[in-house]
This record gives sequence, C-alpha cells and structure tokens, in this order.
Amino acid sequence: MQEVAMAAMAAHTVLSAASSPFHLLLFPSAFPTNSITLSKPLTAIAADTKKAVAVLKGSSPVEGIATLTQQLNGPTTVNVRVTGLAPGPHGFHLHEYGDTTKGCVSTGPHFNPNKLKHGAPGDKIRHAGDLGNIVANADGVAEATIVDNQIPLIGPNSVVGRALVVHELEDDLGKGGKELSLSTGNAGGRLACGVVGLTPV
Ligand SMILES: [Cu+2]
Ligand SMILES: [Zn+2]
Repeated sequence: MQEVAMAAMAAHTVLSAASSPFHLLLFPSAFPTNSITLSKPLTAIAADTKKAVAVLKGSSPVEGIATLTQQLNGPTTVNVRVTGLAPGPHGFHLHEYGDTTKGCVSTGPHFNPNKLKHGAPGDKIRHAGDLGNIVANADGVAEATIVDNQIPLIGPNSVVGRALVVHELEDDLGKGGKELSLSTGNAGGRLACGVVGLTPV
C-alpha cells in the first residue's frame, strides 16, 4: 500500500515537472539519493581543508612559527609569530625552494610561477610569494595574520615544500627605486626560514 502511495507521489512529481519549468528545477532534490550529494558528510569537509606549518630558524637568534590553512579553493590564511627581530618592518616572503642545505640562501628567489616583477601583496604585478612585511614591536616580536590568494596548499602552484623567509630589512614592495627593488624589495639578508610542510588539520 505504501509502495503504491510512493509511486503515486513520484508520478505526481514527474507530472508537475512536465507541466511547470519551476518544478523541473526542483525535481532532482525530490529524490533521496540526491540529498547525499547536496549535504556533504563531515569527513569530506575535513578533507577539503589543508593545513601546513613552517618552523622558522636561521643563523641568527630570530625564530618563529607560521601556520598556513586553506579551505576548498579559498585563500590561504597565514598565522605567523616571529621573535628576536629588530623593531620595525621586515620583508616576509614565500621563496621558491624548500632547500635549506646552505641555510636560508638555498631557498632561492621569491616564488614566482607567473614570471612577474616583485610587488606588494595587493598588487596585480607581484611574485606569488610576495607577502609584504611583518612588523616587530619594541620587544622584537612580530605577529601577523595574512590572507592571500596566491599561495595555495593544493594544485599546480602549491607552496607545500617551498619556504617562508623573514628578512633583515623592510621590503620596499617594488617601489624603492633601488637595484633590487623589483626582484627582492631590497629586503636585505635572510634572518630565518622554514620549509612549508603538511600538518594534521
Ligand atoms: Cu624573501
Ligand atoms: Zn618578490
């Protein structure tokens, strides 16, 4: 008896769909099987989030931790805390290689998959790795939360396996007019760096 009723309901849905374009749009969600794809199970949500961490160290007393989190195809959020800095701004970049065999020098240039000039994080023309400056307070501590679209943790331009670098000087964001402004922001030496590696979400 129940089966007959359900069959009747289904037939009604089909008839409604045939008679009205509006119902046609709603038609797929009338089937229980479709509700599985519409509401994702919790495990799928966890799998859509990527998290990574970089432990920043160098040949100076400067050190820190940066965590990077990305959900789905959204931007990446970097939470960074660095200590031991001279007060003031310090260039902070994602460099191309996760190679620290010769210290921070071997992490190469700024990550630049689009072959553009150095710039500010908000510029159209910038290296993907250009994250601007972090600013240390009077105690030499810099804390920042950076949200950026060009340093994904998944896909062809993933920054996992590359390195974050903290510099000696302020990044002039390509506008300093110095010889190195358009390649490094003239940000000086590399005080600390760390390879971006995946960590549990
Ligand atoms: Cu750099
Ligand atoms: Zn750059």
